[in-house]
Amino acid sequence: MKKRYTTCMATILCCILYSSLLGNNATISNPQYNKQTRSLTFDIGWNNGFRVSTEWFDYIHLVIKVKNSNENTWNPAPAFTATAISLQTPNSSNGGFTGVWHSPGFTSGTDGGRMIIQFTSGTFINPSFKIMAIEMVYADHEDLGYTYNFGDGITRNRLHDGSDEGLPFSWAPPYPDIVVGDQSGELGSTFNIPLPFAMSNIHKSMMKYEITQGMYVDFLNCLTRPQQDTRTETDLSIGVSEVTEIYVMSARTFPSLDNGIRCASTIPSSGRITFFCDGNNNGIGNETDDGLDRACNYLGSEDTKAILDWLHLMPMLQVEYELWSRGGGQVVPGEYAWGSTAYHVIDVNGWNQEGTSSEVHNDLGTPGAHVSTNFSAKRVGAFAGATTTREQSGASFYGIMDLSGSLSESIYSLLTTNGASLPNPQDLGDGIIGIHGNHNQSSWNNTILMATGKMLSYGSGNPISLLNNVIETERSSSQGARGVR
Ligand SMILES: [Ca+2]
Ligand SMILES: [Ca+2]
Ligand SMILES: [Ca+2]
Repeated sequence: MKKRYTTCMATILCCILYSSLLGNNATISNPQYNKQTRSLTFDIGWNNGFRVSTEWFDYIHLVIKVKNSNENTWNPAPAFTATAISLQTPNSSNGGFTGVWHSPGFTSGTDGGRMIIQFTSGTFINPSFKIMAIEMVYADHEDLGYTYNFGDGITRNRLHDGSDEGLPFSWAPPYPDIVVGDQSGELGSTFNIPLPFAMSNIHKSMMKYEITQGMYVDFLNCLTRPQQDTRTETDLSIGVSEVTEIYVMSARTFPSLDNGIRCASTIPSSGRITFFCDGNNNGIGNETDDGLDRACNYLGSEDTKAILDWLHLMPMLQVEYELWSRGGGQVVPGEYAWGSTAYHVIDVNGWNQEGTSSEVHNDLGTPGAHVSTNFSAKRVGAFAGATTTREQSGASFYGIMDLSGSLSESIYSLLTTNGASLPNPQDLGDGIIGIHGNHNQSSWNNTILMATGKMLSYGSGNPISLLNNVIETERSSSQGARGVR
């Protein structure tokens, strides 16, 4: 009976969660800093908010960086108290970031308000601020009380119940720690998985969308020159002042596979470079059709770790990928993140309003429509329309967009560990990366990142239960990033 109830509930939620006119439009505007009161105020808003309950809603992960006029580096903002008009926040933050939530009466649609950040520590000298808003989904998997299944019974390398390879491993309240073994109720897998794994290790927040090109530009523009050189493919080391491969993520002279992140052809020979998006390749940066809301491809796994460290997030684990995809839904053998095996290869020429925040495809509304991973990088959440269902919009059970399709997801795979420890789920990024541009979280190097969630244009894809073994260490045109915390 319980299962019927949860499935029914998910169906009812479809119209609330999975429809949206635009997929990605958190905005920050009218920022003001008052030197006397040391307070930073600004408007914040987003269009596709939803709040199902206190256990399940979307929110804004707000990251604040500061640079004093006598410094060359952008650093996490010092400790502050946060208040908001028409929204909710935690009262205090140790610095760097805070969450912004809907008010309790909110259900869905556009939301926003004015934020007041009151700094309580640190010293400022003519400070500059960068404020970044990242849309996240919060789900308290334990309190929601669903039964979570791992493995779909048919996909190769899947997880399964210890007693039977054809049976999903079922994790039900009170969610005992997962133990690997060959008995019923234990987690069975062909591979040596370093578990037990506790519910407390599953993160409760995940980015609703993949990292966009606009976000990656913001990141690059806050780095020092050596860090910028590390996090791009083109040689931008100190001493370089003439650049031919201006599209810096692919080291090309043109926006390869729609990655429009570039610099000018003449840059300072030392010091910080200012990057911009020029997806339409006309030499003018950050126009409305320059692709700032497109998923950021050409991210290698070290780029992913670095930006997620800097954003106070971390990469997800394999089990989190499957859990956030299927959620409390029934197991569908061979399913993708939208809960079915529906698969639709779109016409590459069917895009409209290309590069804009309204980039949309003629096949919008077709079940299983998606951006094939080997095509290019398009707007995140591009298949969520005003009336689309979960299956049409490419949303996961919890409303995470493009977990299948668009760019591949970088995850900590269980396969590669072979007994090595997984990263510590509490070892979240602290907003600071190393002087050479690499992440510096102590537990993150134990295992490498792998790509999952691929959907190929020739009609095959990675079901969510596939334990992938595709290691991508180089920057690849199909690889993107998404964080959890
Ligand atoms: Ca342009
Ligand atoms: Ca994806
Ligand atoms: Ca760090």
